[in-house]
Amino acid sequence: MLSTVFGGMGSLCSRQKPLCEADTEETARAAEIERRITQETKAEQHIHKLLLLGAGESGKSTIFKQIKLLFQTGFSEAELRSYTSVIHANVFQTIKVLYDGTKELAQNDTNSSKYVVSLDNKEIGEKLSDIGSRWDYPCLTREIAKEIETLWNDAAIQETYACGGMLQIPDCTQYFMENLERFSDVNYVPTKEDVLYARVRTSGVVEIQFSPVGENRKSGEVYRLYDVGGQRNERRKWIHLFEGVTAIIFCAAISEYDQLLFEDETKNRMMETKELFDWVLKETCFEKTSFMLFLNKFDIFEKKVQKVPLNVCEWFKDYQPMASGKQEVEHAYEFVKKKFEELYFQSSRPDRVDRVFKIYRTTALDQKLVKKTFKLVDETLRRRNLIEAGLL
Ligand SMILES: Nc1nc2c(ncn2[C@@H]2O[C@H](COP(=O)(O)OP(=O)(O)OP(=O)(O)O)[C@@H](O)[C@H]2O)c(=O)[nH]1
Ligand SMILES: [Mg+2]
Repeated sequence: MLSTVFGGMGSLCSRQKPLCEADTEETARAAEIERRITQETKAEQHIHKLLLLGAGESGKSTIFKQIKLLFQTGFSEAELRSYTSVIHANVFQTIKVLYDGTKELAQNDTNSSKYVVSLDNKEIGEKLSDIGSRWDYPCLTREIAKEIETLWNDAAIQETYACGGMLQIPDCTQYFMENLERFSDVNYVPTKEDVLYARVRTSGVVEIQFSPVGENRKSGEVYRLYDVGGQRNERRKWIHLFEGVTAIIFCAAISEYDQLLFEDETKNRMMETKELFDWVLKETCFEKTSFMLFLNKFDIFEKKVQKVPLNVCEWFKDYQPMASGKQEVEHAYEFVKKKFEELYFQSSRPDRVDRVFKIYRTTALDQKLVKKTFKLVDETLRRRNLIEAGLL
């Protein structure tokens, strides 16, 4: 009887089995989904969102590349190779800017004769200027590289390079011109350093996730870093990233105080940076966001301030040079730093002044310095975390 009962139940169960199993399976699946969502939400909460902001050419992507090299897998051989065409294009663009620049300066400058390229090099200049205007650049052969080198050594080109503030001369010019032979080798593979110097304007948004102490160490903070395009037409895309930002790494190229914007040649780059920083500081989304200000391109700044007075820039017009050499560099740097500090406090509403605000002196090309700087950023953010959790 029992067996009948059990048998019956069994048969009952077995008849109903598909239904029961479906139910349990569904419940299990739902629970699993729920568990995963909770897990992912927890993990997401643990990921700190960092935004790299700043005007065009301030060094955001260079910092981004350094982070990739320092805390991630770095560049694969394929990635390195993909930079060959970028570097060759940079070389062609640079020599064009310089050659066209000589003509512009020869027309407008009172001391125009020093900007006139020698007769022998004029033909090369015209040819290279023509190549530089094309969309598709030819291969950088040894022969062309030699011509570029010849033109680069022309006294007029050197004069133009030396007074480049008015022209759009890339910061990597010297490095590119000194490495032409290597770049034009048929077996050329870009090095990490070449990649850091290469200039590609960012369009859109790129992101990487990393932990400064290594992904497999549990206690390490996890960061998701976003790199955006800094030129004016790119900035409308920024807004989509403004929710839930732990910290902004704002890059300001302090060497650009005598330069004009690429996208608007009536505007001084430092003035643009000032307005941009002010706008970001006032954004309502960033009430609790930490600000890490990178005063970047210090390597160029320290050379420039000894030749071009800081007060050529309207924002720095009250600057008084004090000394010479290294002392003057420090004096100028402290002055610029103070201007940014003042701006921060002016542009932050009283209820926001307790946001974390730190200023770092950086040269994005210097890997050791970027590593050290990021460690400090990480420490600051971790400390802030503990304070907010009431643990400190
Ligand atoms: N000498 C020097 N060059 C730098 C430094 N930081 C960046 N550069 C160079 O400046 C150029 C522009 O840097 P990017 O990192 O592309 O600038 P960006 O802010 O990403 O520019 P957008 O993508 O247009 O917003 C590159 O050729 C870099 O190698 C620096 O600290 N010193
Ligand atoms: Mg970029």
